Amino acid sequence: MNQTELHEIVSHFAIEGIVVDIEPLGAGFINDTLRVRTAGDAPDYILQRKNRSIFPDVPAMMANIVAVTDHIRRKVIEAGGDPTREVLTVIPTVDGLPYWRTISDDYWTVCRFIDGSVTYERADTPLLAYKGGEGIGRFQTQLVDFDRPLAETIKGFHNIRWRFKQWDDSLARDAAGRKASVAREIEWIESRRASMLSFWTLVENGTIPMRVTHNDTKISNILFDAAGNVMCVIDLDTVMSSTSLNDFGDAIRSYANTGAEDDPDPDNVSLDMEMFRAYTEGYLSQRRSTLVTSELEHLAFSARYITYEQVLRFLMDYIDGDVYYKTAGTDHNLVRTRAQYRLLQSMEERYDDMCAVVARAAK
Ligand code: GN1
Ligand code: MG
Repeated sequence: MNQTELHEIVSHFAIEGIVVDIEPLGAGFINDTLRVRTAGDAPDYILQRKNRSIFPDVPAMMANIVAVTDHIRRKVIEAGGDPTREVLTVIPTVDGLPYWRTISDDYWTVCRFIDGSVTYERADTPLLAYKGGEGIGRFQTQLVDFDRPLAETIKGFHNIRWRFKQWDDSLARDAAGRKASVAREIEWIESRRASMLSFWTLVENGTIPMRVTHNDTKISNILFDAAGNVMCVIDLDTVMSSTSLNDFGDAIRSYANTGAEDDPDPDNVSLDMEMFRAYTEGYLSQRRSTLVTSELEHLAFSARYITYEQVLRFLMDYIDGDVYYKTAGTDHNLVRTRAQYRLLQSMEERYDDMCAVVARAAK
């Protein structure tokens, strides 16, 4: 897309100021994200092309985001906070819709850019991990009384029973002819299938409650201020009904990884117990009194669950021929698979300690 085309798209939105430049931003795996710079005092904006093959119903997704951000905005105002900085502001089109649909059926959205924010790929200090946990705990707390139905933007997103259905179909198709080369990695998934399903049964039978959650809480989806406090939770595409545990587990996957998500050297990867402890303490400082016993009892396991799911999703995408995640190179999904698997193994080794940390922080 050239600048003229991008300017044309932005012109449909009710923004303030004069656009001077539109440039790529960040490293999301799914959507195309750009920053719209404006002249003078007007705010900058985030322009996104939503990925249609992943989000089949963008209007429903945007309705979720508008409902949830309106709800949080009321909470921020009640608490005397700054609603332009502590919650995403969706900018409608001049016709009042939260997206612009082009003739080629692309969906574009705009929200306000929040100045002075910092993002991270992993926590570099325990204090940052504590603050991150506190921020997600607060986000979940702001939504405890949200009682409108939300659309399921991606079917079965953190539902491992549904993921196994996709997995079995993917193996049967072997679309890219790669299955035979990853027999060892497939076994990593299969050997844990029963234990993951038995955890998920607790969600299906209501032992672990469904709540309104973010579902993509990796650290890069959080804006921090210069003092390291969570300013705002971004990337709300997957806000929907799920378990609180999924947000906890998904955050641990990034905050407490000593290596990178796609570390080419798995020996760099392990669970950093100090970051785990700090995140857990921050999170429970907000949620200690509102989580039920079954949630507290499975908090540590949720990190294994989501990391396992991520191994499965990366490996499945490799087997499918790299159709879901953006990749850099033909084996990127396999590198991600192996690095996340090492993190999972490290969590399994340290699991008793993780449970002890949760038990102490829950008191
Ligand atoms: C994707 O969009 P992004 O980069 O924040 C993915 C997450 C994965 C993550 C892996 C909608 O997140 O579920 O955990 O990559 N989002 C979607 O880093 O699939
Ligand atoms: Mg995302």
